[in-house]
Amino acid sequence: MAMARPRFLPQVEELESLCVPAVFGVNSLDDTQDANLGDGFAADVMGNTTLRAAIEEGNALAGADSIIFNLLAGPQTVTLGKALPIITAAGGAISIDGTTQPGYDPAHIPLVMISCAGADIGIHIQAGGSTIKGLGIVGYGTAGIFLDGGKDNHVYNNLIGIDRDGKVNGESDGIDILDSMNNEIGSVTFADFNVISGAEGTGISIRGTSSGNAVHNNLIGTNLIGSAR
Ligand SMILES: [Ca+2]
Repeated sequence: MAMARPRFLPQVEELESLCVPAVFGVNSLDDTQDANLGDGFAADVMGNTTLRAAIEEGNALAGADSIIFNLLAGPQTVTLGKALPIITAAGGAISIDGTTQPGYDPAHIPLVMISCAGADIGIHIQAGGSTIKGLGIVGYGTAGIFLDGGKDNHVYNNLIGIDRDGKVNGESDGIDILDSMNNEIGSVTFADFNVISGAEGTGISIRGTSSGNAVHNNLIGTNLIGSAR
């Protein structure tokens, strides 16, 4: 008679607290929600990672999280049906890096566009320490990026209020900084510039108790390459 195989009893180690930065790879252009907040996965009911689900899950986890893009190579547009969730202080910093999209080119023209026709604000950050890089943010009402309190955010290599084909596409302020300190918009490295155009309000608005904000090397109110206004 064959001996019964001993049962394999896996040892499940207790997970460390949620301080390890999570990395979420957006692979869907849908605008669907995270199906199970706080489980460590950014996934909608179909199991796809949308930008909205990634921000929701990042908010649900304490500590810093990163969002990268793994869409079909080339230019892609996420069309919002409503505003994205605010990146909250409780959920910690979130880095959203459009330069990770396959095919991102060294000319620094973003491939991942966020069309905010259903949203007044493109990306709204309260967390501080967040980075918004290599994205196109268009079609918003009041602000492309709203730094709302917090500090030490970094905004690089974005197209704000202007499409990849150079058509202006945004209202009011490109970047609105309110009661927020020590943010960096562009950097001392020229290649980090943002293009901020199409704003009927202000390209970059710095308001309230904001202090120590650094604005370097951006193209404001110009075409994509800064050769014309
Ligand atoms: Ca989840």
